[in-house]
Amino acid sequence: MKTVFSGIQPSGTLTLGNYLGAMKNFAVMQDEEDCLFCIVDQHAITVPQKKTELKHNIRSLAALYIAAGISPEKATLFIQSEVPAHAQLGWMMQCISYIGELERMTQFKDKSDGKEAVSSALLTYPPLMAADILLYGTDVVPVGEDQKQHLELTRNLAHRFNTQYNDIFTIPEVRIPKVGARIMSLNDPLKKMSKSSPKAKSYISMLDEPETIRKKMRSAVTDSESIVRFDPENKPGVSNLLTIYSLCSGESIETLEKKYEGAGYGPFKEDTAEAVVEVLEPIQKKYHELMKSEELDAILDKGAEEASKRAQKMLKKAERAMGLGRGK
Ligand code: AQP
Repeated sequence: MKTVFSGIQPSGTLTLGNYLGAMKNFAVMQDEEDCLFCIVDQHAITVPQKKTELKHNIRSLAALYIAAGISPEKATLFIQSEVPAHAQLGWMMQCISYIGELERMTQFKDKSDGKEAVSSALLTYPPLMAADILLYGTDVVPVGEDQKQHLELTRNLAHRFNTQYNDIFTIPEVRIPKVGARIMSLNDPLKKMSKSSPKAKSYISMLDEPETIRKKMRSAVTDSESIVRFDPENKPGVSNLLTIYSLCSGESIETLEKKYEGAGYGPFKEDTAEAVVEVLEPIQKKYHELMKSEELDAILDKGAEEASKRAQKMLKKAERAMGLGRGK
């Protein structure tokens, strides 16, 4: 059985991109692997967050994980800030990271681009992410395409630590889905769909009402050709919708291309919206029930306790390896 770790930031309501690129695959993995799923709230504060919104988003994300099929009986679900070993090992990882390699991270460049004041934590986000993963002897990290570079850095840091101090960390493997690894923005299909985008029309939130989903789909950017064909380079908007439709309906892209031959974009967009609604509606129903119940706190308490026990062991090993404290 492999150990699987994945985290999602409570930096807004999850998008269809987060769901199709990451969360959807978690429920499948928990049946066969030892899975830890984390609400990485300390990553979320690398950009400004409003206190009450963040609190709500943390709870909401926990409910979404469960509504999307994560079972607390099979997997460990917890909040990063409730397991202090993450920040502790994160600091140690920062100490072996080079500023140059952190500055090369595309996410850092994107999120700091054009900003006057950028927190130092935006730069040191990847060493904390490395700590999240390495604390649990993780073998596999299932993520979307955008996290590939951070994962490569995690592997480098683990190797560096093992070579310089002691061979304690497992070098994790990244697992990126073949389809859906990069769901694009609806109004700018050259950019990835992001939950913290200021333009609500650019993403479908996992909690959008059916009518909102239909409206957003109708206004999704396509092209003037009116041909439903998968060609990400020349037809990024249509190809993105085809990926979404295929993943939500289970029908292959080829089948969908045939289905809409000569039909134009109107019916294609309408049916894509319906496929999305069909996937999200049952999740939303379960989500609203969970948000009202007390079950969530009990699940998160248990998760934090389990994760802390495991993380503490690795933290001690790392501290000993580096010579920190009195080595108790
Ligand atoms: N557009 C996407 N398509 C496929 N997968 C995606 N992921 C994110 N966007 C897409 C995957 O979702 C998981 C959780 O992501 P995250 O919350 O840790 O942060 P992120 O990657 O930075 O996602 P967002 O939505 O863009 O958040 P913000 O806007 O706050 O930065 C990861 O596995 C990610 O790959």
